[in-house]
Amino acid sequence: MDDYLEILYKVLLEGSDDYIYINDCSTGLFRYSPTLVKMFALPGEIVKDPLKYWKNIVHPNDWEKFFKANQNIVNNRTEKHLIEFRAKKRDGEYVWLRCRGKLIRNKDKKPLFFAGTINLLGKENKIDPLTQLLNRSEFNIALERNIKNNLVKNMAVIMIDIDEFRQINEIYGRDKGDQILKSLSTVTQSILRQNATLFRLEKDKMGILMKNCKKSDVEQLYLEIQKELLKGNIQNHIRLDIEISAGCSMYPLDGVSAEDLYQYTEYALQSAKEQGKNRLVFFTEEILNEKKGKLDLLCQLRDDMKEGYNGFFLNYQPQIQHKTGKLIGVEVLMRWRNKDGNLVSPMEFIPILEKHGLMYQVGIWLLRTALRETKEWVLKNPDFSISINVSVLQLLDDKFLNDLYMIIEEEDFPPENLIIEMTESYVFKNINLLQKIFNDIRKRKIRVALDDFGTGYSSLYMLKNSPVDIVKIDRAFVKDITNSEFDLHFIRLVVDICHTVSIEVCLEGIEKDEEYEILKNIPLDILQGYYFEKPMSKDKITELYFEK
Ligand code: G
Ligand code: G
Ligand code: MN
Repeated sequence: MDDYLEILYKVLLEGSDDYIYINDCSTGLFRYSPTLVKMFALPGEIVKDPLKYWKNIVHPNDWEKFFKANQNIVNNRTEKHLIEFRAKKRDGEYVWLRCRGKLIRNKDKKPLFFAGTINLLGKENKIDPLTQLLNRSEFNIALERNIKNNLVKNMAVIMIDIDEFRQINEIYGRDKGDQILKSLSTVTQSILRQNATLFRLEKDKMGILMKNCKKSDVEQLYLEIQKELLKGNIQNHIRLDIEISAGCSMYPLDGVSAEDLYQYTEYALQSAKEQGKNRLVFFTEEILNEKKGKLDLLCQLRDDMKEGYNGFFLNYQPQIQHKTGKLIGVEVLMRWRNKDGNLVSPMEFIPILEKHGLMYQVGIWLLRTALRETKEWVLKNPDFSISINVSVLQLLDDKFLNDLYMIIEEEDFPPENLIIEMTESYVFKNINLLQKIFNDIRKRKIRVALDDFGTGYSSLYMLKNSPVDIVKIDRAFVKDITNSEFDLHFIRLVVDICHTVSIEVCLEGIEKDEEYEILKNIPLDILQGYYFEKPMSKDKITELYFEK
């Protein structure tokens, strides 16, 4: 090497944390930084035919791509070079390296050197410590880089996510969860071909960028991962099938910006989860439109909340005492009109409020409004009860009990006339915690009802200690009552069991004469359904029941 180059080289070595390498194209000799030589136990700073040493250093899964890239340098087949790979240090530990380089030519365009830098990615927090995969910020960088790269004609942006991973953690412990993540990454890594890179994005979500491929390649990849999972390769002695959902968007077909592609792939993944998990879903216009609709709904809900809850209002559905046929209370049902004046079903807007942390606030508004609107009824009729639905997210909020008691006090509402309804589907998982909360509520003379009973996971055994005052059997059991012996027996059984521990039973969703005919001989306590009354406005209830 010429003297001035030697000086330049020394300056570069001192001035940078990166390792430097130079390949002299005329001799084929490689020169490496002394620190790099030390770290990876290379035979010396100047190495002839270095690939045979690197073969023992580079991670087996990264070898093919490393080898090909280096062949291209040696054969002067490439002007520029950028690869990421894992390499084993002298102490046996693997680290991630990024190697960049460029071909330098003389005036006559003849190759002189191929020179560049190698840097340790781990130093800059680019590696996920658990799986040793590149992390999310590296995913984004690679995504942008591929978009700018003319050699990348198209690319699949893929995300995979383990189904029910939380449950796996809960049942088998976090260590097992970690182990499964590691295995999933190893299995996937071994399936990926040279045109694809695997990343860990967050939690149990992994990302894959697959260059120059077709949708069918993505399908094939997904099936192969699934097949490996089924083989029990990563089951790790878990008696549970590990299933994955995946979403994919295609560059440039679906989008050309990194941001859009990331989003679209997430939407596709969400759609896979919503469609029942354990599947691969490709991004489509419809998915985007549905998502836009939900986001628009969210904005409208937010605006409305800021502007005084004008679109929100309450309906009341009468509840009938079976013994006497008299009105004994109402269930409060939340309603919302969008800015065009159209009613939106609570099944649609409540999950959006819950997902974005707005349900608590709306629940507080609802509680106060309901108590204000119904107070005159309970004062006129002290046996009258107001049932309010509370979502589990409200109930589990630390502030809830204080707020509930405070509002009751501020509104001067008699607590004996209030019932809190909690849907059964959440109760099973948190029974111990919820039992505590229920007991606290009941000490204040407020009653608790278990809503939608029969649709969740609770066992009848759970009722043994009467954790609630009322069980509301889900309306699904009435639907088939005219031809299902099972449903009829189920209702009878629940009534029998509840009555032995002094729990009252309400049956919802009675719509038709023939249903009522079948049910009227069962000693249910409370009946509710369109057969008696549909949900209606406050004024209508007052007019029908309180103005005589
Ligand atoms: O009206 P309907 O289709 O109206 O209600 C559907 C579901 O929405 C009900 O089963 C109920 O669980 C839920 N819902 C209605 N009002 C409220 C409310 O005030 N709070 C909560 N948490 N859920 C409600
Ligand atoms: O799950 P929850 O009990 O909170 O919800 C009650 C829901 O059931 C309300 O949306 C109410 O409008 C609806 N509902 C009440 N009675 C009937 C009925 O007879 N048939 C049907 N299909 N729905 C009913
Ligand atoms: Mn209810």
